[in-house]
Amino acid sequence: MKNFLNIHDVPNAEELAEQAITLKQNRFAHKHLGENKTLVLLFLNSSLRTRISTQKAAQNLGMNTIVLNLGQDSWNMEYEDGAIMNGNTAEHIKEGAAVISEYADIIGIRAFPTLVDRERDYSEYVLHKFLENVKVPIVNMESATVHPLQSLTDLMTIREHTTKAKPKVVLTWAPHIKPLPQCVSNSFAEWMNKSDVKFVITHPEGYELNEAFSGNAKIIYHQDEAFENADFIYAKNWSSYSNYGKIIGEHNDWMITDKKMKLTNNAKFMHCLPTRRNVEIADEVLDSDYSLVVKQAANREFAAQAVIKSILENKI
Ligand code: AN0
Ligand code: CP
Repeated sequence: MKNFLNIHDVPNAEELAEQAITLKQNRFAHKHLGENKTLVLLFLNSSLRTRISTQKAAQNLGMNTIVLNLGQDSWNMEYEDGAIMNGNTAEHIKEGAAVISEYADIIGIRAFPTLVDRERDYSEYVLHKFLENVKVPIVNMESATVHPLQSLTDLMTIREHTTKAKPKVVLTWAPHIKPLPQCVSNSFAEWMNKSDVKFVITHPEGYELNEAFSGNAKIIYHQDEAFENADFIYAKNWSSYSNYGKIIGEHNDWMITDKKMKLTNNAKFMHCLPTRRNVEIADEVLDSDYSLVVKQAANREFAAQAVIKSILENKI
């Protein structure tokens, strides 16, 4: 693999998830692969899991890691070609990316959407500016439209916990107090559409995802109906795509509760985290035996490791 920007860089998603599960048996089996190589992680937004698990993954492979909160620890970056830089930005992506490439063998980037300018976000403006200006492979740590490291983890976790060849997996919208990106849900839909599962999406009307990501997934507007016979419930909030970046209406009754989980086929519960307790998900669900959220987060290390290993093996 050259870059890991989205699912289209992955020749076989199920196979990569299997490789991640194998790495979990012995995370240090390839501890010399990344020797004397450096992974630089650039964060334009907050992170707990991605920040730690991606470093851990690289260190398991023998790499050195450097983390930078771009614009906080470093200079504010300018992305526009031809910009007259007499405002708040102090360094242009052209020099910035070129310089980071001198120190890094792989660069990880987190750059959330604006949730204001849909065209800019869905063109993956910032990610592509980096791609144009770096000289080394890039790992997407959540960009404007997708979060593929999370989705690889989710596929891996479903494969580990399924008792069926073709489980029913339901992606459900859940309430939140702030407008959130569509990334996790876009990605999850893309990866599920390529996997051997029965995939259903449920959300209030007006929260339809961009069809480039939701594809042919079955959409049910009634949450209770969607939960019937589900083997996995994957909850996530996202803001509207059509009324871009907005929270539309009151949907507090979409919070995931134990009563709703009882409508399923003893489903396992999944969420990428972080989540707001008793807004998005009830305590009783997060504290239940059927919740996989911490195991899921633990798997982020191995998913990242499978990705970095594949890039290193591509003889960079
Ligand atoms: C982010 C999101 O919804 O994309 C990151 C999730 C991994 N979540 C929040 O901002 C709460
Ligand atoms: N799931 C996830 O990406 O978490 P962080 O935002 O904490 O990295």
